[in-house]
Amino acid sequence: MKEQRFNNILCKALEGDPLTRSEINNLLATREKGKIRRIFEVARSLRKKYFGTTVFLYGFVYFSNYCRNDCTFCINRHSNRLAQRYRKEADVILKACEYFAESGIHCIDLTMGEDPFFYQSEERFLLICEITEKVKQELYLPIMLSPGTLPQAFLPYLVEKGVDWFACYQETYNRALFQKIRPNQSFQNRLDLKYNAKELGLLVEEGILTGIGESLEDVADALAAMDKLGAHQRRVMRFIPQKETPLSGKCTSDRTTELIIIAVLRILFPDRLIPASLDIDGINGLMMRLDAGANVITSLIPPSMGLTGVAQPVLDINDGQRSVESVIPVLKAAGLVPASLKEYTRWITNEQERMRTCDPLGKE
Ligand code: SAM
Ligand code: MD0
Ligand code: SF4
Repeated sequence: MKEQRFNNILCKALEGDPLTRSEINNLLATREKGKIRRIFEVARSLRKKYFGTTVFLYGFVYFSNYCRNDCTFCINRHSNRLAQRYRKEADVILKACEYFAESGIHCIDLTMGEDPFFYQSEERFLLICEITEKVKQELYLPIMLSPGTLPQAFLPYLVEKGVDWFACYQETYNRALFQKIRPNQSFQNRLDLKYNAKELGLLVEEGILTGIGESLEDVADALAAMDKLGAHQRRVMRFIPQKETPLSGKCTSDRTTELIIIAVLRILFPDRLIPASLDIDGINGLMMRLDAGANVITSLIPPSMGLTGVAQPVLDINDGQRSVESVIPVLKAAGLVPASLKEYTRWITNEQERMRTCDPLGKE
């Protein structure tokens, strides 16, 4: 790409002028090191403009990894006999949440596979809602629930029980590719859930995978779709191949692509929350994701409680490296600090208020 055109795109980004599709594609296709560095600089300065030096921290509690689905990329797919399954009792979940509350986390992400035990009936699903309610009442921490594609009729329970966030990632907006990686699942139902969740006043997180055979146009389509949805938190994760799964050895994912997408997310959506997940490269991958403009650290996991990650089920967990204590020096080296809980709750309260007062399906 010509130097002048590239400079123009970055200037527009800094000014907050909307980029055209071809400009977005140009940024996504950048592979020259010097240019990538400049994209990251712009992403960081936009993060600074909207969030100052503060970063939000999310604790991750994967409380059941049983699943009825057979996603080709996931270690916990139903047919994977090697997966080490567990379903944690309420007291273990609460203990993990207490650990997070004490360590200064801003939000707890309670995540599950589509566990037939909880999906069997409304009563069973309500067991999860009771836990979220208890966490809210006792720890006053915001809660994200990542339950998979629960029946649409259950969404109001989340609101009733004080859940703040509904996280459910489309992975790709290429329907043919979706069908390959999430076989026997409905693209439309997964998407509708997010629109409906938003309509009910829940904050929504959307996400895509990179390294699963997507094209650059697919990525650009997904960024546009995330914006149309008006997702409050928008993520990309590099696919990590899992042993004995259909995609093991088949897909190649590279770090640079994920980092560029993080930076482009920041450039296109400067005031949205964009995660740096510890679930891809562990603590060693944190600095590069912060450098690319992320402002939320996700997948902090308490050590020695038998809780796992997803893409990296064990990496950096039991030696305590996915902890607030371990991320603080990295934040410091990046010139960043953890936000206060007040700053985080102010952010989410503003967004919730905006949803109440504006057209819930529109962006503004
Ligand atoms: N079961 C629920 C669902 O699928 O929506 C919630 C949890 S699911 C395990 C969370 C996300 O982890 C997936 O949507 C996918 O984006 C990501 N993920 C799963 N396996 C991965 C892998 N091998 N590499 C990278 N990301 C992965
Ligand atoms: C993460 N391991 O934040 C978690 C997970 C689910 N809402 C999040 C993919 O990376
Ligand atoms: Fe199940 Fe979620 Fe894994 Fe798919 S990504 S197999 S729905 S846990």
